[in-house]
Amino acid sequence: MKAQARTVLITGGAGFIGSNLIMCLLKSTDWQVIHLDALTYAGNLEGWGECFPHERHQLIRGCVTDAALVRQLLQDHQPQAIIHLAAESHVDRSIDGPAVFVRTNVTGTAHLLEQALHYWQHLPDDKKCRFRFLHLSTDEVYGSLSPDDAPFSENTRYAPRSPYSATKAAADHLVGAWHHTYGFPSIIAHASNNYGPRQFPEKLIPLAILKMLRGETIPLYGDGSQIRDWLHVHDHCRALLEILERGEVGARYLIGSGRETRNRELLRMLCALMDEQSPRADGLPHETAICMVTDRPGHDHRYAIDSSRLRDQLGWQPEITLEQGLRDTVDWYLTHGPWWEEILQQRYTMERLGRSR
Ligand code: NAD
Ligand code: TDX
Repeated sequence: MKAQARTVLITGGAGFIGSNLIMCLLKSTDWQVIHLDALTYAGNLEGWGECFPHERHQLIRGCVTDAALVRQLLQDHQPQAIIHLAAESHVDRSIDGPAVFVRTNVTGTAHLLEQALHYWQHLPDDKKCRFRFLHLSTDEVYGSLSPDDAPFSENTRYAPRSPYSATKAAADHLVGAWHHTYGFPSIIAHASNNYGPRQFPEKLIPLAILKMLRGETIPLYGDGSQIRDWLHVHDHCRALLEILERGEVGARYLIGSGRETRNRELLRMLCALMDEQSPRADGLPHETAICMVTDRPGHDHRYAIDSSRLRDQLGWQPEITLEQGLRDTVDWYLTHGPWWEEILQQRYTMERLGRSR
């Protein structure tokens, strides 16, 4: 079903998930995208193909904490929806420097909500009832599961354990409070670990691929027994569009593939794909480069997601298996490896990627 034309304000659209989402929106709908992004190290304006520049995609460089700018954008563009993705998103960085996480994830969300509420309250009734604020949270706000625990569901109590997840939880509580207190039409989406094209190579999968391409060791934290539920970004974007179109106001939706995988198993799968597609010059398997390093402090052991609400209410299903998704992701990074190296050199050195403690 083709979505009706509308204007949507997207924050953080130059990052990994945001750029995939905007490309998906521009290709599958006729919506206008107003895109607010501070263009931090994680924001990237290259390699968008026909999607940037694009006549229906307008980028405004600015920070979500800038209330005057947000007010002006809302007034000028009169969006029918806001999708809030802007965040500091990397757990290791939050351990090394939490302050910016509080600023962007908590204060930024509070400023955005304040402006969005004012804007929404002054809309005419017909537009007011159609307006939506879709907030991207994470599965990490629910803490860490033991091996026998049931997967996280919408009813799981919050128990964030890293500075990153604590700031995301705080943001979620603000969104929930806006809905409860003012009737603000928000929806919260909690996705599991995403992977796919355009992910900044500080996260496990792209980091490991680039390390292999460089002939460097691949850091595996602790004993590698931690478990994640890997979700292809394409399946996440499909879920977000369904939730925006048909999701229940005030609800939260958990989005996961259901495919739980230990980190050491995931790295083995990646190494095997790289052996096929980009074998090492010395003929050794890439797996020999996996190196156990000191664990992440407070490392969450297991995340697992029960997506039944999304599946039952909105009929969503993941389309991409982990095997196929990893293969496509390896292909993408093999094509774009030199491109990333250039970006990394411009703003960041590879030595700072991957903890080697
Ligand atoms: P990312 O780090 O790749 O991108 C973040 C984007 O936000 C960048 O474009 C950056 O420039 C922008 N940004 C950062 N601070 C900003 C500010 N103060 N004002 C405006 N823009 C700012 O993040 P991602 O992986 O694409 O994640 C997007 C959202 O999804 C985040 O809210 C994250 O918490 C959530 N999430 C991510 C995952 C995942 O696996 N990556 C899983 C679940 C939820
Ligand atoms: O070098 C590494 N070695 C390693 O063993 C890195 C970078 C990670 N790891 C481990 C830590 C985790 O158990 O791999 C797992 C995945 O790590 P990340 O890619 O850093 O993701 P994670 O910490 O699980 O968080 C991600 O998923 C939820 C995203 O970064 C968050 O933004 C999202 O909310």
